Amino acid sequence: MRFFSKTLDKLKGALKKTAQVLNTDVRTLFIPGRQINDAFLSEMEEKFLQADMGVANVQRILDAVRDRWRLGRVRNAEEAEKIVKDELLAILDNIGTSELQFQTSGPTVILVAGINGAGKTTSIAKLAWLLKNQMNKKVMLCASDTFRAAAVDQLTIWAERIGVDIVKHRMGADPAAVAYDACEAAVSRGIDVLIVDTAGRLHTQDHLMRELTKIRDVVSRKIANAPHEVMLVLDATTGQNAIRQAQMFSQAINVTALFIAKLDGSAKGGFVLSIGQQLNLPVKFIGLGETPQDIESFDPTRFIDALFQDQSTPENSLP
Ligand SMILES: Nc1nc2c(ncn2[C@@H]2O[C@H](COP(=O)(O)OP(=O)(O)OP(=O)(O)O)[C@@H](O)[C@H]2O)c(=O)[nH]1
Ligand SMILES: [Mg+2]
Repeated sequence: MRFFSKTLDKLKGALKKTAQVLNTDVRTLFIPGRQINDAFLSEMEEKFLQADMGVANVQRILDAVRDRWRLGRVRNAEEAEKIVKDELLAILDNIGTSELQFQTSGPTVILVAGINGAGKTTSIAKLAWLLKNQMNKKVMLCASDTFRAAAVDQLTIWAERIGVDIVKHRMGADPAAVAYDACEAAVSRGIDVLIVDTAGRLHTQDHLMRELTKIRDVVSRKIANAPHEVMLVLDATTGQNAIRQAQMFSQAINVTALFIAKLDGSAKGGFVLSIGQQLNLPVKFIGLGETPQDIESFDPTRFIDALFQDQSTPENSLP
């Protein structure tokens, strides 16, 4: 019972945090008692577009509300909010599970990639923290960013702070060789999850994209069916440029999941909903700050609730 209430408190806290950092003003739309009319619909369209929900999504949601309103089935903002949430959930349901898939035997390998400064290394620290402390997994990090000065040190500091293993070579070493060693170490030490950090690169830099493919190939030769997850880290403030990035990374390494970093301080919470749908890739985690604890497993229902949650609502009234 005590465990249960603690878990519930934690969920409430995380949801509150998501609600606080999603500064979108969509929540001001659904004021109780407000009637649906043309002005309401066009305000809804404008706010959803501003929140980066994507043109096609906004159109679909708008049509769903407008059609029912014209038929006289809905009249007020609260009824509209329910339709909007159902539509958003239906969109996300199509994309696939937002949970990590763990191997039943041997290490699960997560290869992490993205453009420079997207938030890869910080997101890896968050993942390591979550896997170790909340999922009870034995985690190892692999420092395959041997390119940027201090990248190995940055990952080493996180590994020490979180208390997980790390495999590293010196700066300038072949990143695929580091991955090779990390795979061997992960198997021999009975690691549950190996997370491979890679150097930031522009999706237009062919030779660097080929280097990623090489890391991927080495990992797949060392561990059956690895990498089991190829996670692209996207900066939430990137907007629609993220589409092109994701397509190019997918060509090189067959991306399977998204980690949306830097959602705090972004007024673009809808990005999380539109990006997955446009890329047909599940968002698995969101980053909400700079510490390892600032991570949330992406839960579509909770996220959509948070998106529409009035920030002034007291925490104990959250679901
Ligand atoms: N506010 C906020 N800052 C973040 C988040 N994730 C990462 N950052 C910050 O973004 C900056 C870049 O983060 P890194 O994790 O080093 O990014 P990276 O993709 O590994 O960068 P390179 O390896 O140089 O390509 C750092 O200052 C991080 O603290 C987040 O969710 N929220
Ligand atoms: Mg990095």
